[in-house]
This record gives sequence, structure tokens and C-alpha cells, in this order.
Amino acid sequence: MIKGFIFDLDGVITDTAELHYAAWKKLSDDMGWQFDRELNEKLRGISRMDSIKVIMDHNGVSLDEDTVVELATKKNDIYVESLDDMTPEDYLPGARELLTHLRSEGFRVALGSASKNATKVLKQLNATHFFDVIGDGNSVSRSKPAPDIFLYAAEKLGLPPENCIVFEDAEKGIDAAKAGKFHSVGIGPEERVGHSDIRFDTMKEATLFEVKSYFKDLF
Ligand code: B16
Ligand code: MG
Repeated sequence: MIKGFIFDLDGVITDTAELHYAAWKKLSDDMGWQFDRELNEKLRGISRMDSIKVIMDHNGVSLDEDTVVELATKKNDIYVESLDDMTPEDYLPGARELLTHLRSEGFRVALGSASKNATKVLKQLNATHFFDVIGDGNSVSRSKPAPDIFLYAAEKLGLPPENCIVFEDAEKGIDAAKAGKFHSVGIGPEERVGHSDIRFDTMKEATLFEVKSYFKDLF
């Protein structure tokens, strides 16, 4: 039976991808690196250090580890500053409604994000109270597609994976959910999250009613 829900943050609760894009773009311009929206798509759901490595590989650049950390920190400073402008108006359409619905029906709810800035994002959205457990980039060391962040969240919720549904917008995020034997809901296009149990184009369509209808034997 389904007792818990685990949510990714960027691309599911809110669209921080645009802010990540602007920060990576600024760093890349300063460094003379090529960076565009297509490359930004490849960073969806992956950690900050993995992200900078993808950008450097794309540009055929190799630097010592200390410099890479320094540059990733620079990008993060730009990103974190931009979060100050985020408000409770910045939920993706449908996300707040779903979280409210889950709370009123008594489900256990966790965050399972790769971001080390997740608590700040939740605070800006005024969303912290929706979550019983916060699993973020500081909770585990192996990032998606490893299932670790979702396993961490489920353990803290006190539930086995088969009692939880994971919501994810990233290809590697769905890989992670499947690797952990969770049920999965994909948010986004077929070519990205078509391997989820059920997929919706946006969070607006992913209502509790639709999710319950699909997983009807589990409710
Ligand atoms: P930070 P999610 C991910 O969030 C983003 O999709 C990804 O683009 C970003 O690199 C990653 O968080 C790390 O974020 O630099 O804030 O630690 O989709 O897992 O909620
Ligand atoms: Mg995401």
C-alpha cells in the first residue's frame, strides 16, 4: 500500500532550472566556455560537481580539482543570490495543490533532491511545513542515478520503497527511483521520463486523483 510520497525539487516543486542556467551561463561566459540551454538540460538532476564536469568535458577543458571546486563555488554564489528573489508564487502549477492534498489525507511526505540548497528553496517558497523529511544534496554522497537519496528519504519516513511513490523530472532521477524499487511518476516529455511507471507532461496534470487512479490497487 502507498503510504509515502517522495518529491524531487527542481522541475517538480519549482523550476529552479532557469536560475541554475543563468548562474552556469555567467560562469561560462566569464571563463570563455560554450554553454547553452541544450547543455543545461544535461545537468537536470545531477550534482553541482558532476554538472561542472559535464560543462568542462563539453568544452574540452581540464583543470586541477581545487580550481574546479573554486569555480563550482563561484557558480553557487551566483545561484544562491538569485534565490533571494524566489517567492511562494514560484511553485510549478499544481505542486502546492498536490502537497496540500497529501497533507490533508495524512500521507507521509519527503523531499529527495540533489541540491545542497534545498532548504533555502523550500524556505523561499514557504513549503517547509509540507515535508516530514528533507533529503537533499547534503544527506548522501552518491548522486542520482544511485537510489541513495530516495532510500535515505524512505528510511527516515519509516517506510519501505514499495510503500512510496517518487516524483521526478530527470531521466537519471527515474533511473534512481527504479534502482531503489520505488513506484515512480515522471514529470516531463516521453524521451526524458518515459521509463517511469506513469508520466505527466506537467505537475498540473499529476493530481492525487490521477495518481490514485493509476496505482488503484495500491491505495
Ligand atoms: P545545488 P533536483 C538538482 O535539483 C538540479 O536539477 C541540478 O541541476 C543541480 O545541479 C542539483 O540539484 C544540485 O544543486 O548546486 O543547489 O546543490 O532536481 O535534484 O531537485
Ligand atoms: Mg529535478
